[in-house]
Amino acid sequence: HSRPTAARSAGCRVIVHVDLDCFYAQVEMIRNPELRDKPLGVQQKFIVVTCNYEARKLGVKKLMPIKEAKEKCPQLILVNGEDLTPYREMSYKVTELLGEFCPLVERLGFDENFVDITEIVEKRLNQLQQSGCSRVSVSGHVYNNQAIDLRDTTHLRLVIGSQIAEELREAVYARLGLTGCAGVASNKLLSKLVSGTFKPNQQTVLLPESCPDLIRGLDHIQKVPGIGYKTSKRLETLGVRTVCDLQAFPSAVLEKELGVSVAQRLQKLSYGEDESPVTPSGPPQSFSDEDSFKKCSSEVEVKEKIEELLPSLLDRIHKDGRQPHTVRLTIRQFSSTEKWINRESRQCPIPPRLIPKFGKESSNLISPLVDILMKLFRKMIDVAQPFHLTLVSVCFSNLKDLPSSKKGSIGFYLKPMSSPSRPGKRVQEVEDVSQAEESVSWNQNCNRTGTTKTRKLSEEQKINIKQAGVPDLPLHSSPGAIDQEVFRELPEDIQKEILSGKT
Ligand code: TTP
Ligand code: MG
Repeated sequence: HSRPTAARSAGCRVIVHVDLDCFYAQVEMIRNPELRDKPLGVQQKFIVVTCNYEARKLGVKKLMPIKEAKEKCPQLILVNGEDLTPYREMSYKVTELLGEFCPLVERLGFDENFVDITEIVEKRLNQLQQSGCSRVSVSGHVYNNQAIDLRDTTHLRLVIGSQIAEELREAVYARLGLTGCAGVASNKLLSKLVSGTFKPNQQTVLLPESCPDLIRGLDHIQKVPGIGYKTSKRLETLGVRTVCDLQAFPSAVLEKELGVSVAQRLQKLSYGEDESPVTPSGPPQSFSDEDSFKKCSSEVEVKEKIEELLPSLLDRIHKDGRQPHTVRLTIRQFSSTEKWINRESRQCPIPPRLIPKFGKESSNLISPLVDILMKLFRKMIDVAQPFHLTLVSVCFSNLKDLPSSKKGSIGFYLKPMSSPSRPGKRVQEVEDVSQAEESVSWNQNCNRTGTTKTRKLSEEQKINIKQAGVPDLPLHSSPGAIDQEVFRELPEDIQKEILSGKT
């Protein structure tokens, strides 16, 4: 149907990036208002994963070890944040609310969303031009304090965009009690980069003339959203460390090294160009949970870890209402050199006889699922040899609706918060939203301050990570695919069942 209008084509888009302030801490302050105005840290294992701005004023930082945080700020109050349920639920409420303004909302992790507001801007621009009124003023900051020229329609569009961004933030605050920052720019990359310029609870618009300053201000290439760990290491071997290096690097050589499409994408990013559309996220495409630890080195322990992960995962699937058809196991082996990229995974179809049990008889699923997951495990690890794992993750994907089900919609994630906080033992999980795999390249290596979320940690701290080690470019394969190697290893009856169920 409707073809993209001129305004929607990449050049004239207006994109808002919304990033909530100290997200987990804000959720905790809503759950317990007594915590407001007090320095608050959210604890996972021995790390403060985030803290409110009271605590930040007193020197506490995100990802600080508990010990150090307590030294810096003895009055720091800590709440356990290992059960992600309240954060996940609030996170979907925010996405849903933004979706009421505009259908093009893309989640990035739990506390960030891109909103493509081009169409709303166009409408307001038309109204403005028809009414002949030129009294428009910017909301929030202008990057670099650049002067606005309202005769320039690009400026005018972005100024209108800043007003809409303000309205989005106001709505999130009025309806959910959450504050956040926003960046307004002509593409996703720039909106994300500019949104954290003034924090907390502020917003910034980027006019095109200031783009070179913003992008060059990043210095190291790994701070560019979309350039992940692997890619940046690869680029470093070519002598490319800064954004300027990347801009100046001969395209032909880069194309030969990385392939034409990756090379071109990277070089465009280095100039702040990003044509990737805002892709509505919708309901999650997978459910996963993981646990990380210092050492797990026996089959019995691996089995225990998996058994611990399954019940809450099955509960989430039950609440969603759809049935998964693929299960995946991911492990991370300890390595002193390749600390962040040594994740490995295997997946296989879920035997058809088990599928109807999701939801209804979840407890009967644990033992057969553990068997399957242990087989996947043995595909990756030779258990006759010593091994040392630091992470185990289970993911259910390839979700299909029950014929009569109305669930699996994003609205389903917006029920009033229900689940009580359990004293969790888990630390992190990989984001579950659709396009999760694609989002990884954005999410893993960049936040507004441009620091790597977890890679700067000391050896001990590294246990607590967020999506680290997932490859950036290129994106990995589809979750529904059958791993032939694993398939051959499955017991014959399960193989037959899978084959019969596949037609
Ligand atoms: P961030 O947006 O990086 O941090 P934040 O929202 O807490 O603070 P800011 O005001 O600076 O935006 O991450 C969002 C949430 O993700 C954060 O509240 C806690 C969680 N988180 C992790 O679980 N692991 C991590 O490594 C980081 C950085 C955050
Ligand atoms: Mg945030």
